[in-house]
Amino acid sequence: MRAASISRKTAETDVAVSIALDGTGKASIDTGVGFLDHMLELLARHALFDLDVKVEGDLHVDQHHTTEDAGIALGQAFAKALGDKRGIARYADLHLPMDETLSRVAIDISGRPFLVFRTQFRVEKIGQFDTELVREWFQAFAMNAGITLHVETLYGENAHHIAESCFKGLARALRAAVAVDPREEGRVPSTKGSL
Ligand SMILES: [Mn+2]
Repeated sequence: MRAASISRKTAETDVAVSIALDGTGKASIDTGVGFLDHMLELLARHALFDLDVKVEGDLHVDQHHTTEDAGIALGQAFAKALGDKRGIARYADLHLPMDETLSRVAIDISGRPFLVFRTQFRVEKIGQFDTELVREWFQAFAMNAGITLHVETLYGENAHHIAESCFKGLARALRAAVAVDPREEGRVPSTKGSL
């Protein structure tokens, strides 16, 4: 079972994450930020990860530290659960539509963290959530998961749909990229022999 837990405590946040990559999409999420909870629940569901995320963050400041640190801890837990990456598909990409919005997500579970994030929002808020924090979460996740992640929203109007298309696109790409390909016969999918 590819699973891991991470606890991460700073002066700003106290985060606990447990992840099982070969799960069923069962999520228990409580970050104190409703929109972020919604995004992480659908990430778990569409990646088929079992995911527990608890954050006690400094929400009296704003939602920045809570969102960023949730991304850091989830990225660390993902990398730990994946281990030496034996047998995985490694690459995945897809287009994820949500009503009028279309986002493209491409990933390489490379061990070389990189984010390209070409998604813009026309509004500053989705409910109480600052739309600029979507990028912050993706940056934190990609750097700590050790993945090369490209996200581009090709078109879209509604900010909720745009954010959701990015998270669902990531979820579906992760699901495909961590899938074990039996033809790999447990090898690390790199000519270098490690990722
Ligand atoms: Mn929604």
